[in-house]
Amino acid sequence: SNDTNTVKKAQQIRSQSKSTIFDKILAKQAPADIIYEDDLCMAFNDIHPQAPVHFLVIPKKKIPMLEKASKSDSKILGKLLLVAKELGRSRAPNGFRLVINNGRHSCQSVYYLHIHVIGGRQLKWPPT
Ligand code: D5M
Repeated sequence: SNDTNTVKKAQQIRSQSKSTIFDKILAKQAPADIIYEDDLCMAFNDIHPQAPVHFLVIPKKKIPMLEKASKSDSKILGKLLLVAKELGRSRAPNGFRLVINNGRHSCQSVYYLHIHVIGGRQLKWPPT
């Protein structure tokens, strides 16, 4: 119905405008151990590392979660992967894993798109 659409739209706008800790890190209004930054993205160490190497790569353009990305985000999505692999390769030369949590069942906790890069030890598979 029209009402349902209006409510959905409002929720969408609210969730997209909700400031997360990563918005604050990007704005340099919250501290972070920043390891890389360019015009399109930033990478910083995770505060709850799951391995000796554990950092996050985020776009400067806000996307709350992967499922909200669209065709117009293709360039930035590609860029995130390239930055993740360059930093991953130099920090975890024996291999590393990329993880993107999307939504409740994945345990996404920060609704600002980020790629986890994890390595520096033997990882297990499956990740459960
Ligand atoms: O993972 C969100 C990740 O973000 C989680 O591994 C902790 C990390 N995190 C949360 N706050 C910070 C700050 N302030 N600095 C660095 N890292 C942080 P998710 O994929 O959403 O479950």
